[in-house]
Amino acid sequence: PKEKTPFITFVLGGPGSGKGTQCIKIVETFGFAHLSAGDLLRREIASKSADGAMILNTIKEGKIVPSQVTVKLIQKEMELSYNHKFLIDGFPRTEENRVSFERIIGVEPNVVLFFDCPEEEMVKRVLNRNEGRVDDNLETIKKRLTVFQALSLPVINYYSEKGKLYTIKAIGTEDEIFEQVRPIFAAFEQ
Ligand code: UP5
Ligand code: MG
Repeated sequence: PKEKTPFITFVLGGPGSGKGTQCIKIVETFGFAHLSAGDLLRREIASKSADGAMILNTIKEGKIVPSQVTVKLIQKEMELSYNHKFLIDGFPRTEENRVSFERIIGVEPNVVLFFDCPEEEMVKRVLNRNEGRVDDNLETIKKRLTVFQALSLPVINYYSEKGKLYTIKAIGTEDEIFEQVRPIFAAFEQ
């Protein structure tokens, strides 16, 4: 179903920075397809696929699932979609993820959003979430924050240098944060 060239947005930020929440608003307002890498991985666990047990253990440890596994899941969703505008939420989380996506999918993102949120606020939000996620406990959150600092910030810096990064101050109400996001996509609609 591919006619138009894809328009790809990577949505990055630490655990609980509000990526998923803002993606819902972007979908409503600008008509993107929302692909959450974490949701795709959790779906693999629930479907008891061959990689499920490995993915579950990796997520419990707050570590990063091998790139090939995640990129294949994203690729499948992109191919199945009739949309050409994609929000890829929570990916790439490492330089290796990034390179793997570029190699396998063969495209670079048009826009990279970074939801910049203080750690104490992220911890508070994740602990308040109560959706039964195996990684929403203080011990795993600390590991997720450490991995974010060590492995994901370099990806953010890479896109900053490429001039593709839009940093959002991810504090305040959901609506206040979306008012920083809206003009970024509105500019591309022109
Ligand atoms: N909330 C949202 N906005 C708020 C606001 N402005 N004020 C107050 N509260 C706000 O929000 C988190 C919570 O905060 C919610 O309860 C929300 O209502 C509230 P959410 O929008 O869910 O934040 P988000 O950034 O999406 O947080 P999430 O926990 O999903 O981020 P992670 O990046 O940690 O999780 P993800 O699902 O992307 O990944 C989970 C794990 O999967 C990773 O740790 C890793 O082990 C694995 N993974 C990979 O290995 N590879 C990948 O490519 C992706 C994931
Ligand atoms: Mg999320």
